[in-house]
Amino acid sequence: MEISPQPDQKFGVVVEGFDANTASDDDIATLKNTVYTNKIAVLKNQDLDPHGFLALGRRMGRVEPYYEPVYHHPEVKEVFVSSNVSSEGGAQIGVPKTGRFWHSDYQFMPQAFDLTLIYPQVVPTQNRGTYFINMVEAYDRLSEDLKTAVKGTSAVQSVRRYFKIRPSDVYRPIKEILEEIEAKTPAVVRPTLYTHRFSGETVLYISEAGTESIQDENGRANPELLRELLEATGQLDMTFSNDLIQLQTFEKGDMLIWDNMSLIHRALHTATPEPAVSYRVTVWDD
Ligand code: 7UC
Ligand code: FE
Repeated sequence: MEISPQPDQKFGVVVEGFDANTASDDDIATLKNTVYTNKIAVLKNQDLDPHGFLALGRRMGRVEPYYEPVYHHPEVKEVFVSSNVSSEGGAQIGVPKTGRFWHSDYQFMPQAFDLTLIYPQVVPTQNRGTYFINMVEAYDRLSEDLKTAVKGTSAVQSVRRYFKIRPSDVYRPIKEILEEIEAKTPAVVRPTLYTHRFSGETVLYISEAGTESIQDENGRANPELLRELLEATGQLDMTFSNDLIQLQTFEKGDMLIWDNMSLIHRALHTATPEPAVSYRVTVWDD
């Protein structure tokens, strides 16, 4: 296994020679360490079926299937499928245009994932990739005024605005769907800043899609502070040229593993009619 910095990128490493079938426990530990240090690892030349992909996920930690079954791979429910392709009979497998907004995976749940593994299956030639922002770096770069303002606040995280209407929701009253979202995934209130449990770094844990509001000790919302933080961390930059934003592209055979507790991400989906399919496994490292 050979690990080197990603060329022409702000952060992340490239891993050559990693074989999931023969990797030792030491290799897995080294890989996880690398991810917590460098935030993202691109494993080259991977060749795994969905079962093998799940098996690798299980070696990294506790795998959790996505809470909405519409995303599940038909044979391996722990594999989340992002796909714009319909099968011959017209049936949709997985969900199209997932994560096209700044977020962290399961940010709206009581416990967000530690690690996300993405294994692209069908890679279009144009406009495909994922934007990332390292929220450790983003916090470091805040003005002293903003650092002071954010101290002691809480962030309200919710999936409410980005929950995807499922095929089975057609003709349901929106009120019923909203009530279902509230019952299944009530908003979670967490400190806006936290100490990463593996790296010890301070993370500013907010995202444009996931964070509904920021509140002070008395529960009073501060929309202006949230807007300023989103602005300062590059999340309102629709040209994606902010210095904090990294566009991660990939080719067939690549597998991305990232530190979901320090990075936020936003998928870039191809606008062409080209097919695109990606598999994902998410884990808690405990
Ligand atoms: O379809 C999607 O974009 C899924 C998104 C709302 N959640 C992904 C996650 O893991 O939090
Ligand atoms: Fe995501």
